[in-house]
Amino acid sequence: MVKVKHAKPESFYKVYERKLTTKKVTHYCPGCGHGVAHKLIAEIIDELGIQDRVIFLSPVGCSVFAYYYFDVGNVQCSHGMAPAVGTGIARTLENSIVISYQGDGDLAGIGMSAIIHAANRGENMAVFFINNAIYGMTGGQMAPTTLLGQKTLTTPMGRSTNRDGNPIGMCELINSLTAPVFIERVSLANPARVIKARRAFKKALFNQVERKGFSFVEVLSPCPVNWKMSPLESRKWIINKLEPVFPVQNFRDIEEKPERYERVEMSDEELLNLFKIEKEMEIKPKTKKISDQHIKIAGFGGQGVMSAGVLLANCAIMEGLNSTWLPSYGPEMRGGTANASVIISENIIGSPVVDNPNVLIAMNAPSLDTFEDQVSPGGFIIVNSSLINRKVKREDVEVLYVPASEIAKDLGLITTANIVVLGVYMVKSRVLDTETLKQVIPISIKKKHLTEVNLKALQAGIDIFKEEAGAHI
Ligand SMILES: Cc1ncc(C[n+]2csc(CCOP(=O)(O)OP(=O)(O)O)c2C)c(N)n1
Ligand code: SF4
Repeated sequence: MVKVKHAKPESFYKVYERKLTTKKVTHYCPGCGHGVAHKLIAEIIDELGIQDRVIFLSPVGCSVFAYYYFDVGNVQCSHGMAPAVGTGIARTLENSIVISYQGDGDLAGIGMSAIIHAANRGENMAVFFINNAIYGMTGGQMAPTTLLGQKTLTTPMGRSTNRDGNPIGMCELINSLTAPVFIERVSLANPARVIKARRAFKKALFNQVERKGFSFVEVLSPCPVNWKMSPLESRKWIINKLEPVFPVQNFRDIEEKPERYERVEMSDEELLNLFKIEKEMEIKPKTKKISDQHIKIAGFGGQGVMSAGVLLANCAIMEGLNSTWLPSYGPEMRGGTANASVIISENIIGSPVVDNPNVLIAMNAPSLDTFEDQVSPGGFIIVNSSLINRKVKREDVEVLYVPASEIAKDLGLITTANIVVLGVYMVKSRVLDTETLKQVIPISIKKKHLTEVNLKALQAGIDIFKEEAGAHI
């Protein structure tokens, strides 16, 4: 006998914290299909025991707040870009189960290219495409899937082929690609159809457990409010109007796991060759224990803030740590502002963005003005006092004033100020060994005749920290 369990799935939060009141209900309108689709997904997550592995991508649209409901990993993506975000997650977190949940405006409108390319690459993700033939969240504008003759806010006389084109069948489009393993269109119009839909949902998610590849479920879903119907009428409208245009059927279900999605591993040697790093640099085993470094190096273009970041990241990798480097340029090549975000960690780094650095290296006054307040309490600021006349206002951070540009000028090359501050940072933080940087500099610097002066700048930074740290902190 089939046991029916009338309970809230474990994969939903017990309480929905979005509003001060109504913590037990979602924000969806009465009769909306999103709630049904959510419940199916949550139940199947429970059944497959994958709650700890799921990363749920919520879109822009009525389901934007899915992260208030699903007690799983959540990322809210910019409009239409969930398949691109999911690509990054599925490729880096190999144990993750990526769910991309998108409306028709999100997936078939603004996000059309992102979904087609993710499908074409056969990314490991289950996509739930909620087709309610209208833009729900914004009050009912025409969607790519709006039916011919359907009245919406932007087609008050009804959609017309000549003016608006025909409704787009996303399953049919995706079915023209080779890579996807599972494509099905389902309907939420009545209980029998919901039970059928559930099977397709489960298959798409089970494919992720098996890492089989891209699975796509289009869900014909009611939006009674924007269709200006009662919930019951909206169900009938799905059967009588939507289903004839968007036939409910399975388009593809490939049983065997496609071989082409096996990950290609690169040896350390191949990686070094790719980045033209010479082999005498030995990458140390990943054993080092450090506190995470979130570093912002900022200055004007031409001060070498980007290359300082690259050098730091390279040193970290050579020492068996993980590191990211994220450049941010002003519109000007030279003279404009520029900053590099570097993260160094013994753990996997989820995002290269540094919002609150615990280390700020400010090479000019605008950089200190911009980033001083963002430094986390207890953090450390190195100020290039040759170009910054003011003192740091914060009292909850450590500060070292280093006349880096003057030191570099005395050495004969003012652009080595970046290396002076790196020397200071490395001795102060003790995260990286200055000997590593001494090895990395000759390899990284393109103009080989400048190697010596850069090594001198490094030594000057090391020495200045030792000599002056006490006096200036
Ligand atoms: C870049 C950008 N463009 C436009 C919007 C406005 N906008 C918000 S939701 C939405 C469409 C949502 O419709 P759909 O994807 O069908 O989801 P539904 O609300 O019906 O579930 C649009 C155009 C936005 N938020 N961001
Ligand atoms: S507007 Fe439509 S899609 Fe959005 S919550 Fe209401 S019924 Fe659902």
